[in-house]
Amino acid sequence: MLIHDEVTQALKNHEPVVALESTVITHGLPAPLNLETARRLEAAVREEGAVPATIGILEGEVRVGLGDGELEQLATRNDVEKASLWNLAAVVAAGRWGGTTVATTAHLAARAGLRVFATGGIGGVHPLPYDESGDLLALARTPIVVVSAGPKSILDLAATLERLESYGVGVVGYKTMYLPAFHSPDSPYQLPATVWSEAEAAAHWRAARELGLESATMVFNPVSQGIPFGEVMAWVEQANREARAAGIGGKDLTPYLLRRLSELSEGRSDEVNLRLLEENARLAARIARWLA
Ligand code: PSU
Ligand code: MN
Repeated sequence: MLIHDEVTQALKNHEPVVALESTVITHGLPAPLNLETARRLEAAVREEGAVPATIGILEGEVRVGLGDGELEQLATRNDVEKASLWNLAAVVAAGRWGGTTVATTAHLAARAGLRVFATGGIGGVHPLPYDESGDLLALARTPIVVVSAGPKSILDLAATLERLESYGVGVVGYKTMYLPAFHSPDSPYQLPATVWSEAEAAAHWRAARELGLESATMVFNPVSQGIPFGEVMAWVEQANREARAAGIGGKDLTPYLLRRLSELSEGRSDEVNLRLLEENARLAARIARWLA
């Protein structure tokens, strides 16, 4: 694992650092939006006074903090694998390139000593049988603050929330009592706890450490100007029906559904996706400052 000099320095000086994932760049967003977004997220973290550390795998080497040329390579090469925990070692051992999922990014970030991680939406339980993201179990055993806009709206939200409870993942809403649903700022599902400030989110993380909990602190941050829940759900149902009919599953399912949603919403879902990614990066940076 190679940690960028700037990140190493920041950690040594107890300055705030925010981890960012790279599957959203390699498999989540279409080009050239993916590279623009990756750059914008790093800039947003800096504007809030923290150091960004985008995590990815370059030729079998885990990198924590990437230079601009490296970001560009990840965004444009066509041989980059989606690296979740089940194939992380395989990608590294074979010297290949990888975009890291929430599960993998959380694991690597925690291992590098980072305490805060921003993403768009986490993986969860799909409405199709037997497809559940590795993100959930990883979050159950990785102590890190994860700021997200909720489970991706292509998922079964109720089942995903239940699973977070079963696995004992720490869950709080940021200024909301209901689970945000990625493209939508709300859903009918009630959360166990709410924090009303960055300081309260930081206090949750500290309490979790003192209690000896090993799970993540999930901070669910509702997107501003999102799409109404009912509208998104209609698209999601259609996309899921189409995926089933086309026999798409496994690691290809999430990228397929996100792309279909973008088409069905005529780009509106992409616009919201970008906004929530940036809002999460900013909130994560502010929480990191409280922890630093
Ligand atoms: N949210 C997005 N775009 C994405 C993802 C999430 O808006 O590309 C990625 C994240 O990296 C997440 C992964 O960890 O999808 C989940 O994939 P799966 O369901 O196959 O575990
Ligand atoms: Mn899956």
